[in-house]
Amino acid sequence: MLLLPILGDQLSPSLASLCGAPRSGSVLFMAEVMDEARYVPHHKQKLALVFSAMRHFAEERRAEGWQVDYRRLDDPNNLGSLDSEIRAAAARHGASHIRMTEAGEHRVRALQATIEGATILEDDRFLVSPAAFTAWRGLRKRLRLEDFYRWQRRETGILMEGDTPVGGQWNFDAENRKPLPPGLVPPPPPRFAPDAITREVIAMVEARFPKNFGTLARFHWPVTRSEALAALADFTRHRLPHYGDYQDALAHGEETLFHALLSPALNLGLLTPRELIDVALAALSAGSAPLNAVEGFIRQILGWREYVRLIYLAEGPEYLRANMLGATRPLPAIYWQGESGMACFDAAFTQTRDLAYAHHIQRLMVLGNFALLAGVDPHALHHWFLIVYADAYEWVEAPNVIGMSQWADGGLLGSKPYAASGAYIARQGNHCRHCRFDVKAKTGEGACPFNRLYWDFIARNEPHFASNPRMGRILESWRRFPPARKTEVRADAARFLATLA
Ligand code: FAD
Ligand code: DLZ
Repeated sequence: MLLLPILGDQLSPSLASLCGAPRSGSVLFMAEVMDEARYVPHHKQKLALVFSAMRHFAEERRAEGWQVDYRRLDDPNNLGSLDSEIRAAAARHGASHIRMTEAGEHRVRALQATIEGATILEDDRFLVSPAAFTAWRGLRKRLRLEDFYRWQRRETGILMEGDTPVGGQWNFDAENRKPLPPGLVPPPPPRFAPDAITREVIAMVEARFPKNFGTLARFHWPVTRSEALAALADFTRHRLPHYGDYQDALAHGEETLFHALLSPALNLGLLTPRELIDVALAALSAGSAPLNAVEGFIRQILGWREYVRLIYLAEGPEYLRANMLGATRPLPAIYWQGESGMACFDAAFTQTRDLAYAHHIQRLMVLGNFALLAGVDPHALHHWFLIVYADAYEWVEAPNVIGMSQWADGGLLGSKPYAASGAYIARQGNHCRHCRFDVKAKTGEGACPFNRLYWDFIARNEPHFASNPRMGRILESWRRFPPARKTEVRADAARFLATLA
């Protein structure tokens, strides 16, 4: 008897450990366990999504003829942890062998390593293997997404004509920074009505995790592969054509813009990254989406998603403790309660609470940027980001927060901190017109808090940025401030920071 344990984010019929396994003579084993539900107090929608998708996956495999042993969270005999459940299942079924696919997170990999005699296979649902990355990284002095991405474009031939990028350019970033024009209304993403399985899970989550962050009333995530494929088709048809143009936009009253909302399904394994790339390429060939949109989208999948995972795996668990700028402020209460008065922040907060989703620019340039400027402890922010999003798994969340957003790794992942004043937020959209703070004012109570904090952040971290060529111009500007203005700016930032609970 072969035991095949499947983790909650390994919901892919093509999973390495399932491939080639005999249907008769194998038991597929899945367990909902408190240790995974509680290692951080996940958003209620994340819990409902993972458990519902797990239950649907088990039902589908049963229908295909697999023998499935599924342990529910509310089973009175539930042992509470993955490793103890796997050991008990092996004994119950008299398994002669256990075969698993490697977990995404260091924490769960360590658990897998304790299971005696189990075979652990590499997770091949990604496009680049850790071994290929290590060889490529070699003795390179610097790691940069752009180098990694070009390497992968060449390796895979995606968007290539021979050795030249399609369209003559590797990226179309310069075209992809438009604010949403008045009158253009982004088509809403599809909403998947909860079926009986999902409704049962939602009731369980409400009953057992009543104090967790977030609301469940607007739970509309795809929970099966067929729903995920429908979500992908809807994105390709209705939003991909404008994805590039408005990739960096912020718009008041628009929660999702032209984004894909596919990360929860993708990270669970309901879709594969190659499928996303292939539909985008097909849209380009069919002339239904322009090159700047297709390239912009593919860069996120083939570039960023792969790159952050490989850095997470290569750098090990210590990466999570990186704190290059020595930031120590506890996470401000506005991250749990909203009501900051900043229109951009409160919009991102509200949809995080109600959808377990915020788009990239909200995560990076609003929620992340505010914490960076305020000097929030990057580990505390990492903990928050791991809790609040439906797509949050440490392998993708941590490098985005610690590296990209907080520059806590000192520039390993990104060449310069994503720090910006209110001018950036005003340029990318119309939140500032709905805000009680004045984005044009630099200091004083009514001034935009991003402005009040920006120069203080630069001044505070001057020694860290001194040798960074990409920060040279900003440091020069700060150095040219008259001394009295410097004192005023820093005192004003201190006054604002003192108001943060
Ligand atoms: P789209 O904008 O439509 O992008 C398409 C796809 O590209 C996404 O589904 C995602 O799979 C991939 N992608 C885009 N950007 C990134 C990126 N920087 N890293 C990895 N994949 C990317 N993504 C997660 O999946 N889980 C997280 O926990 C997570 N935390 C983040 C925290 C911070 C501070 C930041 C700045 C980014 C984070 N991201 C995370 C990356 C990105 O914001 C989300 O993948 C994206 O917002 C998901 O929404 P979407 O599917 O609509 O994305
Ligand atoms: C995220 C999650 C949750 C909430 N619950 C479970 C669970 O009960 N059982 C399970 O197998 N997986 C769960 N997961 C996903 C795991 O945490 C996931 O496999 C790791 O994050 C990847 O290393």
